[in-house]
Amino acid sequence: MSRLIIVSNRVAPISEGGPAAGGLAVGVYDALKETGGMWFGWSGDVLGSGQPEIRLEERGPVTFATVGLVRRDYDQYYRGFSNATLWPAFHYRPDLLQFDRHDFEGYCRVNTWLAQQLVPLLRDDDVIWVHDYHLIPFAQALRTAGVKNRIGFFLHIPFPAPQVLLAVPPHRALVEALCSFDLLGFQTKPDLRAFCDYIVNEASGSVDTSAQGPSIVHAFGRTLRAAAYPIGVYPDEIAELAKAGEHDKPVRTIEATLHARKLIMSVDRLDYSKGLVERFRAFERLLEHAPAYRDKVSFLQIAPPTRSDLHAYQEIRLQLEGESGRINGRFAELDWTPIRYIHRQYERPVLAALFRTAHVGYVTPLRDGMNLVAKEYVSAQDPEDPGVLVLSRFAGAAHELTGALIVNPVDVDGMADALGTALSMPLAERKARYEDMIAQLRENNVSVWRDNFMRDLQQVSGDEERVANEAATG
Ligand code: GDG
Repeated sequence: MSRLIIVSNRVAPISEGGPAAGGLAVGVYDALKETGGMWFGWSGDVLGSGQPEIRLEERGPVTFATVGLVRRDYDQYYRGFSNATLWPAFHYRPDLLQFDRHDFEGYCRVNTWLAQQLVPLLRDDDVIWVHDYHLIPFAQALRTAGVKNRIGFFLHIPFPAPQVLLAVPPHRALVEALCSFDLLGFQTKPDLRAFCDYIVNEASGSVDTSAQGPSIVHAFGRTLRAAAYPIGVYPDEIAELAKAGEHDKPVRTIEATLHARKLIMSVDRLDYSKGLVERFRAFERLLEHAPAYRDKVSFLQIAPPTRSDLHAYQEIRLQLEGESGRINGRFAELDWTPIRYIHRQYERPVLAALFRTAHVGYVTPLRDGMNLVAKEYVSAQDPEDPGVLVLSRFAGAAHELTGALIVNPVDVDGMADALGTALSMPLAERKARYEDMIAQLRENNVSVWRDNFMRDLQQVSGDEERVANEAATG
């Protein structure tokens, strides 16, 4: 059987007991620990001087191959082009997009360098699965280095509509680089459609959707496949974690301080794509328009820090601190704080147990590839007394979790109404919605995501088409 090689920007810090905040790390680690293989990527270290060296570490069936980045590479590849250009553009925020040609050069240079580090570790029949927007040129770099293996790519974030992508100056180079993969995976059908739209209308390519399975894309002299593979979770594992922590200290503490009030809960990296400010304002609107909820409900927002050396992230933090202070100042009582805002990371089992305690899971990103928190919240519920998920229509998860109360995250009144509906929903309706969603999560868990992608990746290559592609690439 072929070995699976996972390549992602960041390799999960497993030495700390499992991946921390970040959906890619959670999804990929869950997928890899079952099959074994190698996980290659940046260690997270930024080196002041010296030449980064590759470090190999075996953990059970998984080999971790990590490498540090020098400061200039970190600035251009990670902080710059990946997170100040691609992230905002792909999340439909061209207003936040910054572009510097040197950063793009650095992004391509680091991709080439990382690919060169991987080449000596590869065997002929390895299947390579590259993840996310940091590594769009990775297959092109491997091909240039003579690698002929099957290479797939999964985009964890949205793929924007062409009119938005055009705002990224090297959009064409990026899409051409994507076409060096054999299989492209997107979170949802709308993302796939946006990509195909670009291929047909901006790149003079063609897309054939007539056969079963992935669409066949012809562009830039290559033929590749593309399809939607919505990432999942392991719902039963999360349910067990949540149940095991039911009587642990964090849950006891929150219950003791809630005094029988209901709990609304959110967990997100502190990112402007997650819609936190709008969410806080909708909670305020609920308290404003439905005074009966005052002193009867608390909202817990856990928002661990992320990319805090970028200006846009410092801004959103300040804005959120201002909003939570203002709303609490307006409504708090001596013994009731409406919003508990915590800018810190918690252990995964603690989060699962807290999800089970919360009456409402409040997940309202402005844009999100999938959003695993929504899936984790549902998974953690007590089937006999489940909470209600309030979910943004702009999270990829909304395409599957139709038992949620679906909201538009910029409609503050609509979200306040949904919170009121969730808080007063009768048990029978809560159960029916939960059962619908948990069945969906079980059916499309993270193994199914991985297996579907791997099945299609195994099938696309090794045929005449691949030979033609090799010839086209030279
Ligand atoms: C990207 C895409 C897509 C959060 N806080 C803590 C913590 N987390 C965990 C959550 C969840 C993960 O991090 C966050 O995943 P999301 O999917 O919600 O969001 P992104 O980080 O933006 O992930 C996203 C995902 O990739 C997968 O494809 O769904 O759309 O943007 O698992 O539980 N984990 C711990 N402590 C925390 O404080 N341990």
